[in-house]
Amino acid sequence: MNNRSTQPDERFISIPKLGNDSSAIISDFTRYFSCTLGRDQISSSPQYLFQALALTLRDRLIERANRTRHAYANHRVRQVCYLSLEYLIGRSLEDTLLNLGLQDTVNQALDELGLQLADILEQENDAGLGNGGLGRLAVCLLDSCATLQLPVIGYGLRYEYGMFRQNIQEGHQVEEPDAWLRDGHPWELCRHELAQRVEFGGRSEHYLDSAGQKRWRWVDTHDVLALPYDLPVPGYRNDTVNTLRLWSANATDKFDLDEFNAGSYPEAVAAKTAAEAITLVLYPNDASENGKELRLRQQYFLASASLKDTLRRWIHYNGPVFDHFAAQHCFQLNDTHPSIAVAELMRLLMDVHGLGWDKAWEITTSTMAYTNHTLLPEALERWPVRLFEQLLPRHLDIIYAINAWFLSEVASRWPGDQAILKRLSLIEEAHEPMVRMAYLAIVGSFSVNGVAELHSKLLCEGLFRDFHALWPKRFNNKTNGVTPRRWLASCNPPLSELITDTIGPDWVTDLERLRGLQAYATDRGFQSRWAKVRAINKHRLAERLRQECGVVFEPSMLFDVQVKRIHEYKRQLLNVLHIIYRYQRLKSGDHEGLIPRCVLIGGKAAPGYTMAKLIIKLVNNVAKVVNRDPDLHDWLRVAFLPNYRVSTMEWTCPGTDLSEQISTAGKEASGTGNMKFMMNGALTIGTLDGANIEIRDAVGAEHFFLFGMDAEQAETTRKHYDPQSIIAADSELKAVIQLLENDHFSLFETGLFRPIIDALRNPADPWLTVADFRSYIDAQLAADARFANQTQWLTGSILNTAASGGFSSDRTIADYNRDIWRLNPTAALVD
Ligand code: 26Q
Repeated sequence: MNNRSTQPDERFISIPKLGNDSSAIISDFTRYFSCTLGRDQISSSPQYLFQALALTLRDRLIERANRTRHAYANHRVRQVCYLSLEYLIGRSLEDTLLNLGLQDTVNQALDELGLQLADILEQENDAGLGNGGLGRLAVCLLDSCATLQLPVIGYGLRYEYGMFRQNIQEGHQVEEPDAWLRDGHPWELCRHELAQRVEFGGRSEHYLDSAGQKRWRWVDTHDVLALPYDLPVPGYRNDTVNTLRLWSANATDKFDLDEFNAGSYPEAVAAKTAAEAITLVLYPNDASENGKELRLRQQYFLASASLKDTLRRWIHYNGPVFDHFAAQHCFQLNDTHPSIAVAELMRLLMDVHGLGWDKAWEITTSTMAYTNHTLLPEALERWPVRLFEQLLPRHLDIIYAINAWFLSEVASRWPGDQAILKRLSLIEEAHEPMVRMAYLAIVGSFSVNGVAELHSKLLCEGLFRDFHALWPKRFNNKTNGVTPRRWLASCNPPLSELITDTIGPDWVTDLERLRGLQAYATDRGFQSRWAKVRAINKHRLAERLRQECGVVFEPSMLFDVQVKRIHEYKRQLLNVLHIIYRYQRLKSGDHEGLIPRCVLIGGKAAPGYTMAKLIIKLVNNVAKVVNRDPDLHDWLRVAFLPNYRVSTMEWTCPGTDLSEQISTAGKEASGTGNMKFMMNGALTIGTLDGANIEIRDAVGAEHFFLFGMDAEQAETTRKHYDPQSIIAADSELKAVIQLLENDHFSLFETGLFRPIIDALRNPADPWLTVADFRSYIDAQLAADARFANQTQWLTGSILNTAASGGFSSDRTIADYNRDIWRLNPTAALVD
């Protein structure tokens, strides 16, 4: 008998572990550099050093990832699939070193080779596969899942072009494509054998199966191949490495051949290009991009490939029996973007695996869970029914059937109420009928959560009021968090060291321990160490800014920072009004109550968002006028930081004194930048919006500069808002607006900022910028007064870090797991 097989046996996974000492690292690193990458002294470049080091570490990650997968499989664990169109990863090298506990070893190894780790770290491109908060949250949550040893797999798309690169030319934003894969991506591993076929188009038809049952099938489809690329997601020093699986679109062989055999080679190639366009580019969060067919293709591609992958794995271990499938799975939908998964799971269970409607619906509604990230009604996703007919005809059938069932539930709860049927229908009956994706997500899920207490409350009272009345227990809150590994331990080494020196090292995985710093908040010795750390970080930030925008920040001045996407609701404009207010007072020689400040603003505007782009131009113009005025040199400096991204936040938040979180109350779902700043010892100036409220509660009102209307007051104000009379009654505000109107910041661009002035003066301004001006100025002056007393400021800074434990994504994940996921922590197999 021939007992040779092409199947590897256990010996493959119990090979000796790779060495983690400096000589093993040196040997792998040099082999990757000279053999795998084929470089030498002459053809070297720092980029290849980075790649060789990444490959060296990737081996160690893959080894642990295999052991983690085996542990999950052996224990037949319940697992969560996190579905997200965005993962804003940033860089991975430094975090990997931290999580594997290899920082010192690798430093030593590189030292022996005469190399500097810092230089190599700078070689890594950001993986910018996300727009902002929602995409970055996904990555922080996965980090915490791995650290808590929870069986969670992330599913996403491997966009060839990530978030565009922002160039500033003459103060204007200019977008450039982000070819982040150009130098290769050493962290990923393509798993060709797990490719999935995803169908599009065609039509749905019914037939009778062998048992005489009426069934549906989807025919004449155009298929695209989904190739999975796995990225390792290491936990913090616990041998767990989870997986982030990103799908890349490829043409199927058949797709090419059909055209090819018809004798039309160019058409065959064009078809290939069309198929591969699906994962070509990340959509910027842009209202002008709403309704684009390619975006719906992306969403379905992700949902279908990920569900098929999950069903494949289930069938591999359990056979095609789905009785226990729901007990073993949960799909967490990161906003409505992947919510077509509700209809796709129904289709796969019924049409492909032969289940009846009731069983399929039971499984779907006990596995899907939906996280909402917005309160802006205009941001709720809707797709034209017409587009569904063309692209996903079978899914439209299923959505109609779900809607019929759902509306009968609504009718029995509110008999005779026609208005509510219309209001709650999954189909918006307008001139162009639309599918309401948020409603599909709510109806198809057992859990619906918001991302901060206020946000979740407002969802129940506003946007989703009727659904809340129907199914109150379905709604819950999960306040966002950020990973303390990246956002404190790795981005702020001097502060981390001081904290560990003071309270021990356990805070890294148990952030509530930072409370232990409270006892030192007024301790003179500790304060002076804290001050030294802050000075180091402010110097680092100043040096970076000098390089990146040519503006010199003076570390003894107050560093006032607002970095986030540019959006009217986030009110960068209010920030600018404050800068102009200061400018004007300082120019008139009035320094009373002011302290020297450096203001930093950074962020990208969606390419089609004209007003946001004009705000960027205004910031740049104001910066120019301020920075070249010698009268202001010692008092005010302003910089716009181009191409804000994950890796720039890593040196920005540790050097920030004052964190600007100034959105119109009721509009920012949570915010997560606010948490990063707080953790790193910044004080916040902010409104009662999103997680700011919880931040203020945690640190105490005294150490938070509150201003502005709350959400309820904003709602009432809108009914009788009269910005003209507010401006008329406030001489300083009037003077600020006049500088804008007189083109003081647009001398050779007359009238450029007219749209901004008009928006501010408009009684219909939804962001109520002028209404909060005076109270914002008062809060800024309170911040000045506090900063003038460095002892008091330091106390506040220490207390902010000390109170930030609740904003660890470990806490967020513990909450998800307790209330929604109910997973058992499972350690990786180590033998
Ligand atoms: C929609 C249609 C077409 C193309 C793109 C989009 C799109 C893409 C991204 C719509 C929205 C987004 C991202 C939203 C987002 O980042 N929301 C933020 O989520 C954070 C995490 O929960 C919160 O902290 C922020 O308050 C919220 O604004």
